[in-house]
Amino acid sequence: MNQKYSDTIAAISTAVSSSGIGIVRMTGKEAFEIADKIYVGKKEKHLGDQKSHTIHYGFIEDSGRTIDEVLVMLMRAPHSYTGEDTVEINCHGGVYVVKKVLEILIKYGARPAEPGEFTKRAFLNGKLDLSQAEAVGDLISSQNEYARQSSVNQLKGSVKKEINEIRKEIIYHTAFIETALDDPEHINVDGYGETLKEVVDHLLAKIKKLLSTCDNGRIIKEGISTVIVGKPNAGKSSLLNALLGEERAIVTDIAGTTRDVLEEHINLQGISLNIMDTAGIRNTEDIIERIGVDKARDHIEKADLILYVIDASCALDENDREIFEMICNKRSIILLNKSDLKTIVKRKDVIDELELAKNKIIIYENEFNYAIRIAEISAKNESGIKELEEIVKEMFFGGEISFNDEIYITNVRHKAALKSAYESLCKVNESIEMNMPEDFYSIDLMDAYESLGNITGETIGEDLVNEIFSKFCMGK
Ligand SMILES: Nc1nc2c(ncn2[C@@H]2O[C@H](COP(=O)(O)OP(=O)(O)OP(=O)(O)O)[C@@H](O)[C@H]2O)c(=O)[nH]1
Ligand SMILES: [Mg+2]
Repeated sequence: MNQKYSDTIAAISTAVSSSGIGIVRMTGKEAFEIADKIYVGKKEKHLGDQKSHTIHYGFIEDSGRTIDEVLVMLMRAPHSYTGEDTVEINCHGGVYVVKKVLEILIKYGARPAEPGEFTKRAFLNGKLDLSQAEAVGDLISSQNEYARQSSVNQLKGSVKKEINEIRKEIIYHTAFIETALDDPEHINVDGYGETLKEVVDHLLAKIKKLLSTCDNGRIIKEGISTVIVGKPNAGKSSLLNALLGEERAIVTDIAGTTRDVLEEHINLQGISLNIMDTAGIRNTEDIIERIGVDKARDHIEKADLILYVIDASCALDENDREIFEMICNKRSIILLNKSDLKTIVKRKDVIDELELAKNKIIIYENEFNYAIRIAEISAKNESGIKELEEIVKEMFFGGEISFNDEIYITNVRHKAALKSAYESLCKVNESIEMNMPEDFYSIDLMDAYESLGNITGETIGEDLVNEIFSKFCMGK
């Protein structure tokens, strides 16, 4: 038995809205006892006497009044989600009914659960590590196929396993150094620095690989922040509508139709795009339009992806040149729109403009990692849209995300912990290179060990644990 808590908690675990079934869940030492006070089976049946993982038909009654016809599922500690005795009552899914059943459980001794308290108990009872517990929250809030898949992998322990392996190596070498320092007569650490450096290099490479997935990890979880930009009348709003498959934005042939930023969420072949339609960029005296143009510029700065729409039936001008300068160091797709008309802007013109723009702005090292892609579309006829979707997928995930052998770090907390561990291990290498005494190595090794322990939850404070679980939904 692994029951650390004295109280028994209960909550509605399904959405509180009218539905076929609603589940009220209760976990803790007195779960069976409380359930027996309100459950009436067909025969004289005590839930407390029943086997684990069994389901029982009956009624919930209070003071001789029948409240609902139910199925009650029993799971005994430690073989339950929380690791404690757990009862799940499947009621009819009316809002009033499930609330009433919860109310009765509380009347007979349960305490209302806090958000995420079931998962918090699972974590504190050792059923899940913190990365797995966080994956439960991510899985519930996942909005696309990739987010779902990466959360499931994390829930199954992909992150936990990798982090534990790294920590195991660190602790092995720290322990060796400490033992050697305690017993210098028998254990010789001469030349140990070289061996340790090899190990640290290997661990640094592993952490670097994990860190390199963070960008895509964030995108998987939150969606690609995408901004549609271009001159007035280029067809930006028409493109948004084509991608959404509905007439969301106003489209007219009046230049300057879109004033404010319009944000929509689309699911594109399993990837989420948070897509913004912006005001056409041009020099304008109109105050409202001017504010819209400034907002568009701000969004370009922050975006993961720019869709730059060009009306290919009109010649490029100064306004386009300005946009080329804004986007030439960003992950962008340049769309030659209105391909159904006679077009005069060709791919070659775009490439020349890009070269010009790149030469004009100050180039920082590594800034031009992103290849800019060009595609012909007709937003009006919706041609070229499928190809555009393929390009987006290719640009971000090389066409396909392989989940079999790659772990994606989708959690900013994990990213910070990995960064801090990386820095500590770099310090170990510095100490080795400077021939510092061995106890210097173990201080930084232990720092790295602790940082990584934040991910699995082994070295994390109670306040942070509470904060993490408070973000969960009720009943989970
Ligand atoms: N022939 C043709 N017309 C298009 C195409 N895309 C958009 N248009 C037309 O171009 C005009 C402007 O389209 P919008 O989508 O409103 O352009 P916009 O870039 O959002 O314009 P602003 O909001 O003013 O910046 C409308 O009359 C559209 O019907 C296209 O692919 N082919
Ligand atoms: Mg518009």
